[in-house]
Amino acid sequence: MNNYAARVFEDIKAKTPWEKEFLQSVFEVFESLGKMLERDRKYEKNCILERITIPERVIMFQVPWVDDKGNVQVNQGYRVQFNSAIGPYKGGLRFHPSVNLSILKFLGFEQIFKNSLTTLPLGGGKGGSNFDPKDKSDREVMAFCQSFMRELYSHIGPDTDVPAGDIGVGGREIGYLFGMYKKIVNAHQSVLTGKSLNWGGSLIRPEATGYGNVYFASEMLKTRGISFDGRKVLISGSGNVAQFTAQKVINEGGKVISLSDSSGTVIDKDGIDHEKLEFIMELKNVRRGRISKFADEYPSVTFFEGSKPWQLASADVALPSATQNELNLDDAKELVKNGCVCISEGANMPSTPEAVEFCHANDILFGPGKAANAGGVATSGLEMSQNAMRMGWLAEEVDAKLKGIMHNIHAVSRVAAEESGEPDNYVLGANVAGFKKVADAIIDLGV
Ligand code: NDP
Ligand code: 2IT
Repeated sequence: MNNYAARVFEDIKAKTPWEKEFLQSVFEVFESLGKMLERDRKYEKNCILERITIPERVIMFQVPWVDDKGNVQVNQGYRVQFNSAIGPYKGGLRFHPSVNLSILKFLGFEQIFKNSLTTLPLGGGKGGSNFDPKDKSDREVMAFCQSFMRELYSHIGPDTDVPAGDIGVGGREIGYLFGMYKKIVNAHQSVLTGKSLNWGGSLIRPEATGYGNVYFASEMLKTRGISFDGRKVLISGSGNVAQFTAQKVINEGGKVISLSDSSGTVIDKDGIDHEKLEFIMELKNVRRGRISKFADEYPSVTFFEGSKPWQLASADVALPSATQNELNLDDAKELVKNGCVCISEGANMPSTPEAVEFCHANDILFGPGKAANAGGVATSGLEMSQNAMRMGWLAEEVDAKLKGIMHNIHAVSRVAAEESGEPDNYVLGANVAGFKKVADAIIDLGV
């Protein structure tokens, strides 16, 4: 790491040593910027690393609500408005018991560079709550979302900050949040993305993150003359990203071997086809059940309680699509031993730094989340464009734009990596390409 980056990193670490996930994401970006910071001293002169690692604003608030038994509950709400140099703050809301400031700062920090890579005018932000939507009734989720938005509404707006979904926040939650915002401001504005189709959503937004990751991974595989056709694929998670990743892999002729949730992993030795995926989507999105129910239904499927997919079966490609740090060094070693040639991140920072290092050292294609899963936020940007025009594009049009954006992210990341002398290092390429646009904008806009 270059001296300037090391000095800023040590300072952040001294001030917030407990923010482990945030420090992990900053360290990775800073490591990539060495040559760039040496070449061009303007970033140091303008204190860009200091300014890009301190959120422009963090909003923390109380979210009180009443459960079905009539008891008062209270959760912590957050919105980290990280950087608005190239556009309004943009990024998801996560509702999960593990949510804290470190996790939201890492997600918001990643989002700055991811959004920059999309080429759309989107700043970086993230928010959420330690609220757990699991096992809550629809009415309880509505009560929570309404209380959350009663506090958040005054800090967001279509040109200020446009939240969306993430873990625990899907179409249902976006509906309740949007409904309350609309009541308060008396305007039907493009203040959230991931909306349903009949009240302002975009076709292909639900599919976009998963499809985008498969498009990105296909571009990486193409550099080695291979495709998904006939390849075995391990996927973790069984939520929004994992479901549509699986759908696209099947469409591309691949064989989906696994899915998972926080209770364990299902391995299907025959492969998950469209009919089985439909069962899983109904199980997860309508019945909101556990993934083990899939094994109860199909004889070719085995459920492994408490396990992640990586060491349970061999595969050519791994697409982690659940949560941060879910694929460690041992997992990476086992994957590679079993023939895996490509890991592409549907989730944000699912691979530990040691796992990433191992991939690079062993010539494994590695697609970092901020590039590989950028299709979701890119399509959110397209949803905002359609709302601004008061028009909607056809699914084929949105999908073609998404594909073009993923193709371009792959190309610019590769070029930046090549210029740094490591053509296959997409981590380096994505960090350099994503950083440059935002850093230059911060300088242009003055202090
Ligand atoms: P969902 O809530 O729809 O699904 C999350 C899935 O991951 C569920 O299967 C969940 O299991 C599992 N999971 C969550 N936390 C954990 C955990 N701590 N340990 C084990 N399993 C866990 O979320 P998404 O599919 O939207 O998000 C998945 C990942 O993709 C996240 O990292 C998110 O940040 C990232 N992402 C999402 C985008 C989007 O557009 N939605 C865009 C870009 C990235 P369970 O139900 O049991 O908790
Ligand atoms: O991590 C992400 O990019 C998301 N959760 C999607 C953000 C968005 O604004 O669509």
